[in-house]
Amino acid sequence: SGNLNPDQLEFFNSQGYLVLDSFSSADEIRSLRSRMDQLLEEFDFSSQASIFSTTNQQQTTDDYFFESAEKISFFFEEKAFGDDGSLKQPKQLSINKVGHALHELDPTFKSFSTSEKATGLLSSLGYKRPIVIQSMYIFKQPGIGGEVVPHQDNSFLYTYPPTCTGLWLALEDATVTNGCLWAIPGSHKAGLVRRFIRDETGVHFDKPSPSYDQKDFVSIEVKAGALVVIHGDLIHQSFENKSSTSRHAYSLHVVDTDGCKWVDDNWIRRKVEAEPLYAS
Ligand code: AKG
Repeated sequence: SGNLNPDQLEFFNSQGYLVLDSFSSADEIRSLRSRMDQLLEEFDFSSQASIFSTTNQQQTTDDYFFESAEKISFFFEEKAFGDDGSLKQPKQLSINKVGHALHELDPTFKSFSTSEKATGLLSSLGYKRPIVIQSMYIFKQPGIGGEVVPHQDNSFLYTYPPTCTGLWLALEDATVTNGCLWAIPGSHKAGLVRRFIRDETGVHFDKPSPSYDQKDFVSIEVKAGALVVIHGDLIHQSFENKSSTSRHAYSLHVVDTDGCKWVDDNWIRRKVEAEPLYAS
């Protein structure tokens, strides 16, 4: 069952990712982007907020981050601030991402996240009782959009056995110039390398990152509206955006809740259990 054809499933199973062009219409993209414009407009930038960095993840993870699992929270780019601590550019161009419960709390993002085209995809991938465990609106701002270092999503959102899949929707064209995704094709077959663990002292990885050869990565350049499906064990990354155009994306991470267990030492510890997208 589900909406992927055998060729698409074969590509996903062998490569660890899949691009679905024109997954979202221009209208849908416009509504997601304008809703985010509105959320930024309403956000009180004098209130608490954190920086998000994958190169300094341990130092920048705090209560604001932990609590964002069930909220709509705003994270700054590491390079948004000058030496005097003030923003170097307009606040709207200083945010790295908004997360991690847009899919639950905001009707526009919820509507996309629970759409039949999304659930049909998960059904194709064999999900029995999937939940969206986190959502992120990622800006990859012009000039300062931070890099996302090579990682596997199962490291951060671990079930036993692992079941995470990323659904990454391009809200703008993503190119090698503005910081598109890169991945090592087939790397998901080697399994999970390490975990990101939360304990009393904060968060840490249980092992250092292997070093990866940049020659092994392929760029995943896509048009706005394309969806990139990412296997939870696929090694992927994105570089800094040094160009003058942004690269917005809306990213969902899904795990199963049937036939596996959400482990207690994940960074996300929900107070309220997530609603399944469907149960079969
Ligand atoms: C993810 O959503 O898992 C990513 O790695 C996103 C990286 C990016 O958008 O640059």
